[in-house]
Amino acid sequence: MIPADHPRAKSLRTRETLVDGFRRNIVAVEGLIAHGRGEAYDYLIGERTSIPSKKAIRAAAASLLTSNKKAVLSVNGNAAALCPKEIVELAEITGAAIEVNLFYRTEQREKAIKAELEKYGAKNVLGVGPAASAKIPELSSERRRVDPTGILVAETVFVPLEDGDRTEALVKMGKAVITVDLNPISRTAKAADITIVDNFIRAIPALVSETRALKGKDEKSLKKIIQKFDNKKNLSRSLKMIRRGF
Ligand code: PTJ
Repeated sequence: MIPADHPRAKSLRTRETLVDGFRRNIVAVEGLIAHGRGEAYDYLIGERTSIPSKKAIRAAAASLLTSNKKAVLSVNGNAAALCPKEIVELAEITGAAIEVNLFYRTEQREKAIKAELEKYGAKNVLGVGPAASAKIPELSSERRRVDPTGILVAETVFVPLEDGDRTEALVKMGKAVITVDLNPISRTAKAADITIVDNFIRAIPALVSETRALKGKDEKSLKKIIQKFDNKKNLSRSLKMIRRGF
């Protein structure tokens, strides 16, 4: 039981959510370690959404809205455990598909993640079991298996808490890649087109409200937001904030 007045109550509750997700076969045991790494970076950025992150969120929202329904939200165990409701909301607002894609792939986990997303209203969850029948070239991990109607043909792929190999492979395939990664110097952060350096639990609700705010804007102004965004510059701003002590 976490006391409500504990100074780190929110962070402790997030840990509990992941542990619960692990017990329900959603999160891989390695996902708990990955979260600890994320927490360390979260301290360094002051556990808040910085101005560079807000800029990346705006560009990500514009990018998802201009993908002509050819965007896919790739969901792993940590993402599904932390924010299933917001993932489904983001898919509904943008018309993006949802695909389960795991590094530590087991059919049991895929099904548990699909069921969790369906609980919040997801209708057509791609990439589960034999549906992941296509392969991403140049990848040897289990992440190479994708749905031929989803990630394989997508123009834009949202890959939060991702490993560098697949991000690089998706970029090589010509896809626009959006990620959420607390580590601004990870290979994923550097390879993606739009990197939101923020905790997934803050970034996803912010992305949902930004897409709501931008929805209905004309294509030209949305494209302008994307063109003006420079991921390299934005990452170096995030890094500077960490060096200065935010
Ligand atoms: O569910 P699976 O089988 O696909 O496995 C998922 C994990 C996360 C275990 C797998 O993708 C993995 O091992 O990831 P990595 O290589 O440890 O990378 C995760 C990245 O996400 C690291 O750079 C972390 O700093 C970052 N990260 C961890 N928690 C968060 C985060 N970024 C944003 N928000 C978080 N809550």
